[in-house]
Amino acid sequence: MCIACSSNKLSIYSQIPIEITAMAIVGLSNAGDRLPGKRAVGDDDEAAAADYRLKGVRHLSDTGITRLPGRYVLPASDRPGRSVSAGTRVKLPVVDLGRLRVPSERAAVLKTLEAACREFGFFQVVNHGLDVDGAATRMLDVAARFFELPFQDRARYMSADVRAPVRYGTSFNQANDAVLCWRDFLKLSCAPPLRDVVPSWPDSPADLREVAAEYASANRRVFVEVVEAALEAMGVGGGDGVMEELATAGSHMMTVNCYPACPQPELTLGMPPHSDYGFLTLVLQDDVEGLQVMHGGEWLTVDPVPGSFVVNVGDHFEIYSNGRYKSVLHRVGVNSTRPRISVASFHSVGAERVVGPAAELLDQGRGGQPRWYMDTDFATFLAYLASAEGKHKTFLQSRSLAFA
Ligand SMILES: O=C(O)CCC(=O)C(=O)O
Repeated sequence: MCIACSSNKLSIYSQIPIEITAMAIVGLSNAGDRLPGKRAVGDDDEAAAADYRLKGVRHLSDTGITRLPGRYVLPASDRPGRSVSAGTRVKLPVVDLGRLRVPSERAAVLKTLEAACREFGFFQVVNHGLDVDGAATRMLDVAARFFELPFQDRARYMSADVRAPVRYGTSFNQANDAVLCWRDFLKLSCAPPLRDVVPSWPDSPADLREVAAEYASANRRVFVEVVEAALEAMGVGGGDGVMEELATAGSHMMTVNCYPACPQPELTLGMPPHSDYGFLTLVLQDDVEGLQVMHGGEWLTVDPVPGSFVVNVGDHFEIYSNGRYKSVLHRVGVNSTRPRISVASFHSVGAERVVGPAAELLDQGRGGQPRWYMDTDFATFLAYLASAEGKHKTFLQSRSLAFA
């Protein structure tokens, strides 16, 4: 993608972070084993199974099923086992942007941010300036209403074209998933300039475009403030133009996720373990828990803090930071009683930019470190996707010189 990302030339990369994250899956392998002795909707009927695959889990959930169709049942070793709420909970480090803006407090907040990116790869951002009762709540509300539309209305936005500026679908990587995930999604490209892509977004619910555009702009402002601070905390001045690109022309994709109540949540996942490909992902979620983060060899359930963003480091940032910041595996569990909505905003540089460790970190004159990652670009990533096989092998590892 051109760095300027001109309005009439949409970036492949900016459209497909989820396809990208799909390739960083671990643990999603063979077709689901069937529940012994149990018959589920669609199990004996390939046509019906194909129908569900096409129509997604919202449709399936609305049929009132009481057992999970076999296509959604993970192999025993990949199942979440206990419910999300029974899992060990974690309060992620909190980064207070209000304090970050106070000169006398900035250094302390940067320290918290740096430690969070290094040790957790995840943190929560509060006092971000985005009107929580306004833009954020309206975004979650319109997202919920979109998934309540009749299936035919949602289906208008189905597309196999990953370049489409709007795309409705189900599972994780719908076309290829051997075991389907308990998730439907709406992906909206927010590639700048936003005004050029908004007209292609759904026109129903009637306020979706206005609400989502307002939210996307505000989200981008928060991202710019956070990524600038994260670079500063790492001691990198962005002299290579990365910060400028991230602020003005980087890729920006918004994925609205819908995880309906699931009859047997212990057997499936809303999203499998994956890492994100870009610099930072900002997740807005409702008050239903579901996001789980891998830390210390354990899946920890994130306690949703109302009005906050959950932010995580992506593969690009891990590479750019030469491994100082961590792009961490995460997954989404579902539950049997409450549907969940989340809105994930993926931010990175443009697809044509080569990303490698920041030169400033490798500078021997500053006591720099050895280089831990090869440079990478989007073409390399696509090649990896085509050849990737096996569990527990992420794209990031394939770029690591420690594994070479
Ligand atoms: O739903 C969530 O909380 C997380 C979503 C996520 O991991 C993703 O969209 O990649």
